[in-house]
Amino acid sequence: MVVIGDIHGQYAKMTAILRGAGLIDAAGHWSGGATTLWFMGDYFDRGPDGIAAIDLIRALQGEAAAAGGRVGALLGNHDVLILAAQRFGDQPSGGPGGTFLTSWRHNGGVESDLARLDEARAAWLRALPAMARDGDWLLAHADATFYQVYGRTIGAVNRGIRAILHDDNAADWDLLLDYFSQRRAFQDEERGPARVARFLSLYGGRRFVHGHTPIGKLNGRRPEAVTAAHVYAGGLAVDVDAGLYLGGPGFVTILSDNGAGGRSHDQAGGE
Ligand SMILES: [Mn+2]
Repeated sequence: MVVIGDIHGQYAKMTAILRGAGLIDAAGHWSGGATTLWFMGDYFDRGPDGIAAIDLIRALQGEAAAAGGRVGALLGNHDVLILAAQRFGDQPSGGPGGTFLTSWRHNGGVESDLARLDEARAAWLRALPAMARDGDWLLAHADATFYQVYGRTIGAVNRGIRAILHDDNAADWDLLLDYFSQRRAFQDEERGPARVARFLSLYGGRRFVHGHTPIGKLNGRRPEAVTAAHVYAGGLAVDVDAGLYLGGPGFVTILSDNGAGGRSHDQAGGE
């Protein structure tokens, strides 16, 4: 399994990283064969072209499936933010802008993304899973435990959050966005490992991989110097958010049952 962290509209970096990993060809088509590739959520905001990012992911999902591979995509908080801006607009929100639209803008919303978010794209976003399990790995966008509010199994979490995204209850959306802004739940050196272990014992998996918090904010590195995943919490947690919008070059991470491996695609065999 291969994972790539938060894209945030950085389509050019995204395609360069995927090409470098051998997962797409020069024309942008799937060349990953039977590989499983996961996107960790947050396709929009803070970068120029989130729509191009999700259009590519949607195309790759079909191409990978036809080649015996798989492309998965998780739901991130910025994907909820743009859906909320579209659905509720000027209605009041507890977010930083006071309305759903201004809160999205405050979080780096790009007007051309909202203008091009048609029903097919919005429907795809609303259906994304918030959580997934792949072999030994539990995957979710955020390094946060609020997922437990929505369900005690992966399926229940995904159904619970999906139901909110298909309903017009602004308070439920607001609360979801508030929860989804939480981060660093597993960073504490003493308590972090036990917290991850508890999270894993609830949902399954032996290790947890997430995006959401740029790696430099966990390990203090400059964004430009972040070139690999950050393994922490006694090896139980892995952050793959390269901080593309902060200037990070980005990377893919190979996840095997033995842990978070190197960045070269030829280690990706056997997924
Ligand atoms: Mn996020």
